[in-house]
Amino acid sequence: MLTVWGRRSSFNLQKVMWLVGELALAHRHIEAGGRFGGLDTPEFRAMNPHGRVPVIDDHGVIVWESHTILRYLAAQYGRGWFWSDDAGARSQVERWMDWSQTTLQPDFLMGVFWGFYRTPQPQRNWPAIRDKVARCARHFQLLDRMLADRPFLAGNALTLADIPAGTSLYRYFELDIERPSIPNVEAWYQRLQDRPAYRAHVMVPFGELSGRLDP
Ligand SMILES: N[C@@H](CCC(=O)N[C@@H](CS)C(=O)NCC(=O)O)C(=O)O
Repeated sequence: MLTVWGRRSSFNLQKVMWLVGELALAHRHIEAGGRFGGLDTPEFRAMNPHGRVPVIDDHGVIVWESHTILRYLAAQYGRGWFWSDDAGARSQVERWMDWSQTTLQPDFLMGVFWGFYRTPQPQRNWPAIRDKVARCARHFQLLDRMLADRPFLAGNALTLADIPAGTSLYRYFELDIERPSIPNVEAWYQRLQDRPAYRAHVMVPFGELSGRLDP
């Protein structure tokens, strides 16, 4: 059976679990990392020498790095929906995955979520936080323009393009921060909330992470 390691509060685990839910894959989930620990054991390091979650074991195939896991599960179990054999079609989707990981996620997850929400108030670096909030506003405005003529990032259906960027929406809209007017992103967020897998795996309350800089 597919086994997935990672604490439910982990942003990168949530991407994977959302896809596991969409594909309705039978699986076993093991909490790991954060207060659950377990990332430094020889057994875990043998699976992921980087010592991070998420990690999956799919019938002996060990995969780590959330986007590599998304691609693996899509190729293995989601052909025709989450995976195309056409490299050009795949590139339309994958560019948004890579954009999310290299552009949106550093500014939002590291800059805003860690810099603001996970940093105790006296330690907050406000000029840096304001800069990251403004950068995120520009990123979400870009998504807003993309979503003006389509319901999902890569077209008419949910694809892997939506998963990394869409995972940030719950936290982005829950945090007490300044946001621009982004009606198309809000409509997209509403469409994602209509999906049981999104509600179950991404809309996970994160209060336990407030003011906590340890993992
Ligand atoms: N680039 C990696 C990042 C993995 C990562 O940093 N995971 C965090 C959780 S989101 C982690 O393992 N932190 C240590 C912990 O939770 O104890 C990925 O996308 O999978």
